[in-house]
Amino acid sequence: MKRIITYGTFDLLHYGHINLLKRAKKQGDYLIVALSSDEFNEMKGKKCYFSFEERKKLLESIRYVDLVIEETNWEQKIHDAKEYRVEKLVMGNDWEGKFDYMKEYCEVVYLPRTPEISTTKIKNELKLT
Ligand code: C2G
Repeated sequence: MKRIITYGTFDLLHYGHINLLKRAKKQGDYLIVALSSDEFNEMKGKKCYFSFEERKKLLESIRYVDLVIEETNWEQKIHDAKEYRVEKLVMGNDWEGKFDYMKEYCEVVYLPRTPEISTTKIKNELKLT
């Protein structure tokens, strides 16, 4: 069982997120999503529309997602890789290079982001309506 992990906030779930999750799952057999907690999002300077529980429910309904765990800090990735026997960390390439330290514990893959869509863009465009 090839276990993949990815991390994120996944607020206002959109097709860019789905594209990432679909491609991440294709890299193995079991996809774990470490979902940023509301408190960690504050640390990331992100104000979420949906709460952690609401974002978790949405992710758990996606066919590519096998398990959702909580992301509460920047430092947990090494622990997660060991605890969940992760073979590969997959992130969008806006994070290119940022998690290369994980190469000691698992493969690290950065996938091209889906262009033209982001939670911020959605929020800004809705403000204009
Ligand atoms: N993403 C993407 N294409 C988009 C938007 C997002 O591929 N148009 C990817 C991002 O690159 C990321 C994932 O979807 O891999 C989740 O994006 P966010 O919810 O914005 O997560 P982020 O704030 O990048 O959190 O410890 C890592 C952080 O928790 C990552």
